[in-house]
Amino acid sequence: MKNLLIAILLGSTLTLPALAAQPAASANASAEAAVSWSQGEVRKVDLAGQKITLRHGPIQSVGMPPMTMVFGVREAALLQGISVGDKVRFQVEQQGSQFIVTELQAAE
Ligand SMILES: [Cu+2]
Repeated sequence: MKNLLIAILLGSTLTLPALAAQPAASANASAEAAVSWSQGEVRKVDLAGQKITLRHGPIQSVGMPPMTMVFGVREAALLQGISVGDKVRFQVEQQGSQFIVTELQAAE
């Protein structure tokens, strides 16, 4: 009887974290770049066109491998203080065939 209780307790402590981790992981995968940051290096800043060229690492939220490409930027203010050569971290949202940077910060 005592052993059974211990087994149930052990079972619940082992399964609870696993259950708790799963919804969070699948939510990340399906959300539009909600919480996943990607790393990049600035190649070009186009303030007037509200665009930025980044050499970026993998972008999990949209399933993109590392490459250099142009992104639209959600708002021009995100480009303030960003210069060519800066290391940045950023979030991306896919809008149709476009990839839009929704958050952009200098990285260290
Ligand atoms: Cu890309």
